[in-house]
Amino acid sequence: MNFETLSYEKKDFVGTLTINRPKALNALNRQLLTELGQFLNEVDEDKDLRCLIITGSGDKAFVAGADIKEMEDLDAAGAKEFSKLGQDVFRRLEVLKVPVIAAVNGFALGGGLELAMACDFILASDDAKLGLPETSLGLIPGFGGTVRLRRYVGMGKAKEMTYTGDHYSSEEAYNFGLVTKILPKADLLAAAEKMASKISKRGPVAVGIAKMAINESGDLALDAAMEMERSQFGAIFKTEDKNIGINAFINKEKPNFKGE
Ligand code: DAK
Repeated sequence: MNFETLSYEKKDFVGTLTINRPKALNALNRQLLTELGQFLNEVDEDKDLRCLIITGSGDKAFVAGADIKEMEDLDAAGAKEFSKLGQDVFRRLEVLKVPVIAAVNGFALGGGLELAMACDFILASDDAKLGLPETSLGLIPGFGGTVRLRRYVGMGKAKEMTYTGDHYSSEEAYNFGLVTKILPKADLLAAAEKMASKISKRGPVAVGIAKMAINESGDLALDAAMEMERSQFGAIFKTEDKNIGINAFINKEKPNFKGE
């Protein structure tokens, strides 16, 4: 994998993707979004990947938004097309087979917060700032922010955040449920890796199905969601991992899952 705007490392089933445009605070331009889409297609085929971490390069920002300078000359059709590019890539991320942890190491604004919200959950450094400041630029969020923020924080907070365009501290974001953990900045990546490593030792098929079930249950009526869970619960009894997990418990051993 060779990308100009991304760097990637993998160790023991855990991949770490770094968004790499530090001079522009990792702002999302067209090239970066295109490369991110290509990266996700490739990585989703990797059978030895069990958890992915996404973070930003440099010590200031996760991602400071969509690239404002690149948006300057867009007309309405171009803006819609740019919005679709970002929406499609973030949707691809959301449905990636393995869990994705956003390690937010500074500013996560606009498209940066939209990227983090397409991950499974957000760990943030103690100095992080999160928000959707698009209305300050006379814009609205265009990469899924009006859709996903409400699911994270509820209707009222989503509207408050979007209309004011304010930046929120990681502590505030933790208090209203956008961030699941706050870490001292120096410890953020190690904490994300530790959590990813723990996840990678769980049944990979089970984790992937749980991700899909939790994601999809939000769009289904209660009975349909229960039925979907039931059939996935049944399907998992066809896997080798289920035998490995249950036998390990009975024999008082640690399971060594195969992901099958
Ligand atoms: N885009 C492009 N460049 C950016 C950038 C961005 N979002 N954010 C920062 N940079 C660049 C700065 O221009 C500066 O570059 P030089 O001037 O050195 O060439 C460099 O990064 C360092 O930034 P600062 O000098 O400003 O650093 P500070 O520490 O002083 O300030 C800051 C940090 C994060 C508070 C500030 O940079 C800032 O306010 N940045 C913009 C944050 C923001 O408003 N983000 C939301 C962007 S809007 C849509 C699709 C998508 C979207 C909307 C519509 N459609 C297609 C309809 C999404 C929109 C957004 O995400």
